[in-house]
Amino acid sequence: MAEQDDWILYPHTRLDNATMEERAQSFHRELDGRRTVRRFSPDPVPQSVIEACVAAGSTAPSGAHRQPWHFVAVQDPHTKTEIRHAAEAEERRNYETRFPDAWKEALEPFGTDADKPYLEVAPWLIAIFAQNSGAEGKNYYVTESVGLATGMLIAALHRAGLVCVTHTPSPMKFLKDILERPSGERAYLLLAVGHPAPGVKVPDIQRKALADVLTVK
Ligand code: IYR
Repeated sequence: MAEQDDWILYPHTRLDNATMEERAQSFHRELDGRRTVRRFSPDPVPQSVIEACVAAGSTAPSGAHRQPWHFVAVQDPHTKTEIRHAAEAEERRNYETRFPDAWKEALEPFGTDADKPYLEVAPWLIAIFAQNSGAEGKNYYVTESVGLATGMLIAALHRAGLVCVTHTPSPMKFLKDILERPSGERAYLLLAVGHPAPGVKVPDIQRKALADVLTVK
């Protein structure tokens, strides 16, 4: 590891242990309040909020800092309708013939089916594209990088007081066609974003205990 002449100082403020603890706990509490929501209010959300959340997602680390992602934020009702119809056509095939029974059973607690009204009702859809190659040639760790950016975007949306549902209508090629994305990109994930429908309910899921997800050696 060689620091180079033109590098800049990292502006770091070291926190004492108590402050670290408090900030770590409070961030966990905040993220723990996030839930996937599938029923939205049609109330508008300012474009500037969506832009700030995408900018937050785009701060994610990425392979060789290629930032191999592109976000398309869709509010145009006709485009949302087009996306809904194409997604529902794929999902109908998924639920009717492509998903094995075990998969459908696993989904039962979440009440999902091929109907996706949220793709029209939510004020914003954010389609996330992964760039396998770009201006500088082949990108690296593309799936990992785009996953990190997506996770940070979801955290930013939650922080902004919004809700979202991660939707992966498979196959997702229609998104690239509808949104006219260039070759070298593939649709990675679709987020519906907005305010929840009044009184919306979510399944009573529990998160895994820390001991089940963390080993300390
Ligand atoms: N994409 C489908 C099915 C689906 C699959 C999983 I795994 C989920 O966690 C949720 C849904 C749909 O959106 O209905």
